[in-house]
Parts: sequence; structure tokens; C-alpha cells
Amino acid sequence: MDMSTEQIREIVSNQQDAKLRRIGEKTINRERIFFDEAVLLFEKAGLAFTGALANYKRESMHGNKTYFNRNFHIEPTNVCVFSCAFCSYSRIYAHRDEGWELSIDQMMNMVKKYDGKPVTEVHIVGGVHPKMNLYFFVELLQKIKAHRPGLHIKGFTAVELDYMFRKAKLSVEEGMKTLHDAGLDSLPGGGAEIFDAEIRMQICEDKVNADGWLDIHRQAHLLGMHSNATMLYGHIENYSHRVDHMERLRSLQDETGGFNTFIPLKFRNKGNDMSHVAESSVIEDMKTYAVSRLFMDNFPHIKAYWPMLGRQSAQLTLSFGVNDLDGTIDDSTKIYSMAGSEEQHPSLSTAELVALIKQVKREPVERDTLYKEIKNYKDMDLTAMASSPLYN
Ligand code: V47
Ligand code: SF4
Repeated sequence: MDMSTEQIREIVSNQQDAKLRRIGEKTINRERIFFDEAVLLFEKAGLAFTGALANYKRESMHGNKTYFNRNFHIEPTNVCVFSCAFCSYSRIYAHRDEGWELSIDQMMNMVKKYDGKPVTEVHIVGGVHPKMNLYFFVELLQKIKAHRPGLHIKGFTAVELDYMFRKAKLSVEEGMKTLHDAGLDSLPGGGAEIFDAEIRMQICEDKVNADGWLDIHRQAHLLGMHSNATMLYGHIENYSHRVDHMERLRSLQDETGGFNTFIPLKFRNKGNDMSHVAESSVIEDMKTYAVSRLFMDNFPHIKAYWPMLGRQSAQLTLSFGVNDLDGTIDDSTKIYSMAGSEEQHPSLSTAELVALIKQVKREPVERDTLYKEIKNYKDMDLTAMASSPLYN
């Protein structure tokens, strides 16, 4: 906590390996690290060294601030035309009777359930259903905005968008503009997985490729929308694949500046076609967050998605480069519980999320989707919060 430049200088000067020492010096001087240097951190550096550098960088960017938001998810369907090997959530179209398909009215009832409650964001993400087309979602977006104009709609992975636009015979630019005009505010980061073509071939061969994913985010940024980016790690990829993935995102960010947050997602192996692949260790998880913070120098935020990682590991990431924990969620997503996350009913009240962050001596700050600060809970009394309906 509160690592000083003097302390980090000492850690760096004690590093015996000259190349790692150079990475440390670059971090202190705010210089960009290269592809090979990030791979070296993964392969050779101890977790303590990489973690200290990432923590120093995190604190020099955000101090102790740790962001979260009050949000809920809508998952319109888990029926999907694709069959990604790591996915525990989807049901193929032929077995759609085993899945769910929500109508616009059902989804509006979910939105209405939050009337009068201080949520700021709805995150819409699901399978790729052949009958839920662009115009179905235009209607949904318009109805949500008409009902609650202030609610930020973060919706649809590039995978869903690519399918919707192609089916509607629209260019990415036209399709994105149609959804933006209907009320879509920003894009979540899903569907990126690992960009390398050979890995993609093995884990998600039929969905949008790397260039398609990047182009969809580029077009969103050109329209003034913001977006996030994810990386599914800890399965069959190697360290170079991870760094290649991050480098492609870092280059697009140099070009547009439209990304807010990078979100490494730990592969969970329950109930999918990759159940034979062991999950990564907590050390590997922390290393991945730390290298992300160091390499993704133009991404303002690194997020640990607590429903995927579990709350204790999520707390730990706050010392390894992470400055955002996502939101309250309210048990509205099934993607991760179905893949075996310890969070079987992901839901945290604001009081619980604030306590989780304070317990590890960080400063909880509620934000909106675009990181405008809504409230700093640094001086709030936890006992008073725990018994107040405002925070539960
Ligand atoms: O792309 C699916 C991942 C993603 C598994 O932008 C799995 O704020 C691990 O992108 N093990 C979708 N991961 C979710 C997503 C997301 C989540 C939270 C916040 C944001 C944001 C975006 O979920 C998919 C895929 O990479 N996923 N199955 C699994 N077995
Ligand atoms: Fe479909 Fe997404 Fe699951 Fe792939 S990860 S099968 S695109 S729901």
C-alpha cells in the first residue's frame, strides 16, 4: 500500500537480472515496455517483483481509489449459433428448449424492477440467437431509454454485433450508428478471448476473428462511444499469445483512445468442452493482472471481475495492478456460475462491496460507466452503511 518511488527504486536496484531491472526502470520513468519484456515478466520474473511494479503503477495512476458501480445484467438468451469450446452457458439452436429466450416485455420487466433504485448501468450480453436480430434490439434499446433515459446501456459483444450487422446486411459503421441512435451507449469487452488465429481455431473457430472484433470497437470509438476489452486467459494459450492479444489492443487504443478498461477473464472449466484443461493458479492470475497493468499503459483502468474470480482473489488483485471491481450485479448473470465460479449467485450490496474494498485498505469510489465519480466512501462508517436501506 502506498508504495513510494524510493521503495520501488530499491526493489528495482536489488533485481539481479539486468533485463528485468531495465523493465523496472522503464516503469518508474513511465516508458512503454515492449512485447519481449512483457513475455520476460511472465516467464522469468518473480511474482513479488512484477506485483510491486504493477502496484506502483496502479498507485501512481489512481492512488488507493478502487472503482465499482451499481449495475445489473440482462442476458436475453443463452441460445447460440456458435459453439465455443470454453462456454458452459450456451445451448445450440437445435437444443433451444433447454435454454431461455426473453421477450422484450420480460426484459422491460427486469428494467422496471429497478425503478427507484440507484443503479446506473444495465449490461446486456448473451448468446447469438438467429431470431433476435438488430431490429429486435433496436426496439429493446428504445424502450429502455424511453422508460429510464439516465440508465447507461452497455451492451452486446462484438460477436453479437458482427452477427446482427451481417444478418441485417449493414456495414459495421451503419449498424453501430443504428444501435447508437436507438440508445446504445457503450460496448462491453466480451468475445475477444485470445486474438491469435491458431488458438481461436481451437476454442472458438466460427465467430468473429481478431480484425473483425477490433474493427467493431474502432467504429464504436469513431462514433464517440467507449468500450472495454477482455482477454480469456489460462487455457491453451501461451504467454506470447497473451502479450500479442494485449499488443493488438494497445495499438488500437493508441489510434482511438476509446477503451476504458482492460479485463483479464480467468478461464473456468466446469461444464464445457474444455473441462480437461486445468484452471490457472492464483499466482498465475495475479501475474496476469500485474503484467496487464504494466503493458497496457494507455488503458486507464484494469478490472477484476469478481463474479468470475471470487471475492477473495478479487481483493488480492487490488495489490497487483487492479483498480476496478465492476459492480453489485444483483445475481443477474449466469455465465460464470455455470462455468464453475465459486460465486453461484453473484450479488453484493453497495455496503458489502465497500466493506470488501476497505478491508484491504483501499478507497471505495462509486463510478458511472464512464468513470465519472458518483461517491467516495472513504469516510463512510461501515456499520451505519450495513444497516441503511440506501446501501443494501
Ligand atoms: O467473451 C465465457 C467469457 C465473456 C467462460 O465489459 C468465460 O465490463 C471464463 O465479456 N470461463 C463475456 N470466461 C463476458 C464479458 C464481460 C464480463 C464482465 C464485464 C465486462 C465489461 C465484460 O465471458 C466471453 C468469454 O470470454 N467466458 N465462458 C468460461 N468458461
Ligand atoms: Fe455463444 Fe458467446 Fe458462448 Fe461463444 S461464448 S458459444 S458466442 S454465448
